[in-house]
Amino acid sequence: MYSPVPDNLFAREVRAGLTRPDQKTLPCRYFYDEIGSALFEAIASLPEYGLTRADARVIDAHAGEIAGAVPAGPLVAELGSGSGTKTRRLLEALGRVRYCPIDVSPAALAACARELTPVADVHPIEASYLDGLRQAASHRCPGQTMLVLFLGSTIGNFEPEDATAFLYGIQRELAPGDALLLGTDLVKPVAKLLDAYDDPTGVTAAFNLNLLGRINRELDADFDLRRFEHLVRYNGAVQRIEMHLRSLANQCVHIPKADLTVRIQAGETIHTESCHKFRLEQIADLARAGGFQINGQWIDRAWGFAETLLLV
Ligand code: AVJ
Repeated sequence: MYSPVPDNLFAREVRAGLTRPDQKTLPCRYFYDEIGSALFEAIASLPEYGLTRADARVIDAHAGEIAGAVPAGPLVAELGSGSGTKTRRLLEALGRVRYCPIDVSPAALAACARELTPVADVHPIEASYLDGLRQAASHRCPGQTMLVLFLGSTIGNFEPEDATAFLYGIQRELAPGDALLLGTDLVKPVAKLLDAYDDPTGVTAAFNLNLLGRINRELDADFDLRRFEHLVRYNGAVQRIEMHLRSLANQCVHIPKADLTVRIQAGETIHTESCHKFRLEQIADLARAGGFQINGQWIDRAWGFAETLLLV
């Protein structure tokens, strides 16, 4: 039977984003297929992109202190499993705990399980963040507390009001005594940010363009990746890096599995990601609005990154 609404979520979201009358958009969640995850790993090793190393440095330097600030023997759940390297030292400091990485990508979960099985009792959960958190919470033993990890400044991808709603959503799944360790990239000189997101090697450009490649592969589309370019700007009014894909020509793209033909003008952009940068007082406001109290904060001054421990 003909249905104007594609049944698959990716197809529906692509369709919704590319049919917006003003600014075309695509959700940054879809960067991370197998190629995109590999490209992100490469970004994390770039000299210009200090974010991931700063995150790891703070955790490394303060793992014992962080572990000491949460009740003993917690069930640990991580939103977005990443590759697991950052989490390793923290898990070691916590002693052998149950660890539930939560991710929509089976490839990311597998890599993380491989990395962390030696130091924790790993239970991967393939789900969206809040669904996964609900599942993880159902595994806790009576009286056991929970420590949720949300690292890498992924919170920065949310619009500010969505970030607050998301933290509140986490808080609703938790109980008094539970904790959330939140990683946030701090505001820093614009030139440093532009270098990090528009690196001279072109890895971030490839990461951005791969989103169109993924749409080609999974939705049978015919995007010509050579007719788009990576565009990065810093929007100071809202303290965020914006990544776009700018069309180099007037073109028409067919996306059969999204039931869509879309016209894109030369110079027109598709907004693919926002990465908000935080001031310390904004982290405090966010924590409070999400229903948490701040119980500790560790900062990497070299790059400008904060790890904040929030308590319910
Ligand atoms: C994984 C969301 C933290 O915002 O810096 C890196 C993603 N995008 N380079 C970020 C990203 C372009 C990254 N996060």
